[in-house]
Amino acid sequence: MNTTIIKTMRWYGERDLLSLEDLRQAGITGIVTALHHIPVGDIWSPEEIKKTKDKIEAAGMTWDVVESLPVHENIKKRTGNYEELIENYKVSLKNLADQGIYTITYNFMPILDWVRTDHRFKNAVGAEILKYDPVKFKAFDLFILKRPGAESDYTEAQVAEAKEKYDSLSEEEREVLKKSVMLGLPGSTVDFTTEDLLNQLAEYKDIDESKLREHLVLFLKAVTSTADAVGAKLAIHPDDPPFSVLGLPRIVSTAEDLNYIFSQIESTSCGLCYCTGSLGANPANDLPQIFDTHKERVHFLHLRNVQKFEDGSFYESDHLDGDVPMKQVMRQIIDYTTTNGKRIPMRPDHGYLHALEKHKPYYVGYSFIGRLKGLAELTGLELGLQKN
Ligand code: CS2
Ligand code: MN
Repeated sequence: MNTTIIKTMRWYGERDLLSLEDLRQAGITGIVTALHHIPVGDIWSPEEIKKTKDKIEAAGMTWDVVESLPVHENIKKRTGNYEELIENYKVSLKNLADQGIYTITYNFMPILDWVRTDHRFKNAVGAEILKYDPVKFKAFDLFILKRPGAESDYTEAQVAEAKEKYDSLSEEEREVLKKSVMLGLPGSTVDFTTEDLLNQLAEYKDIDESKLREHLVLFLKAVTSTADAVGAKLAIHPDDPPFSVLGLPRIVSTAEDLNYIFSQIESTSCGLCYCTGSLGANPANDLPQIFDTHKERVHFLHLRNVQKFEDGSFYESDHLDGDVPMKQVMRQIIDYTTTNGKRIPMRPDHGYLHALEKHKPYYVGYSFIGRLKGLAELTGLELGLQKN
């Protein structure tokens, strides 16, 4: 198939319910994975990288993207051994590049990765999808987590609304809400406890947005020279959802955030994972414009859709159906890649959980049928929009 978008899927390694052979049959050529067994901050050694790379190649594919090479909390906070951790990061980048793995995704969200209040929300046709409901989230923050000082982040009316929501939930629903919000990092099997989370939150009390932004830029300045030297392409994943949660600073949420970050680092090896679902959850983000402004830095594509509602909630809709103007975005990607002779890896990001799969313990968002449907639709859209 003659396409400029390289089709990939995420694989969680040996602990994934799906094997590499299963993924191969989806018709993809590339795998997106990480060395999930290595503790965050440790060096990814050549041997460990090679083991995973060999497995992927033996299954007839290539390891196209690392997602994620996670950034240790100490780097985000600039505490403890952060200098050593930055050096480790550089070594891992070099070790990966030595084996031909250049595209590296990471994020700079404090403590949590993506957050949803509902992992099994039933859409109009009964498939289960991920949803974020701000009122439920506040109910979690105020009455389940009981974050000290949380009230001062909300108006009186918001607190009252959250209380009403909390009161309306059964014990079981409260437990589900708690579990949903505190899901561990993607690929991890350990969830947070409220105690861990409160302790970690306390460590951010003196870090506001401008501090965290400064820490990100310092980190990027330190690692971009290595990326340039070894040919690595860094792709920062936007915050998901793209706004502050639990009073934490979030600095990779809006077009302005991206403009600022990239204005600080000249080299385009410091780039973006263009995640339409994450950026698309903020109504102010103009996705086509963001692509247009930063296209030279887009090293990885996460194409998925969201449907937003007036009360600030959103859910993950079908890949071609929702508020993300997927057709326009796709057209821009095709125009850009074909004119510039580029190929960019893409994965359909999440997918819904079809009833046939609902008893399978996939990582939340990483069903097979839902992602396959997204992949098929996006591939068709791409072929249909190609000029000749
Ligand atoms: C991913 C993110 O599963 C997902 O939603 O898009 O978790 C992503 O892998 C990380 O934020 C990248 O570091
Ligand atoms: Mn994403």
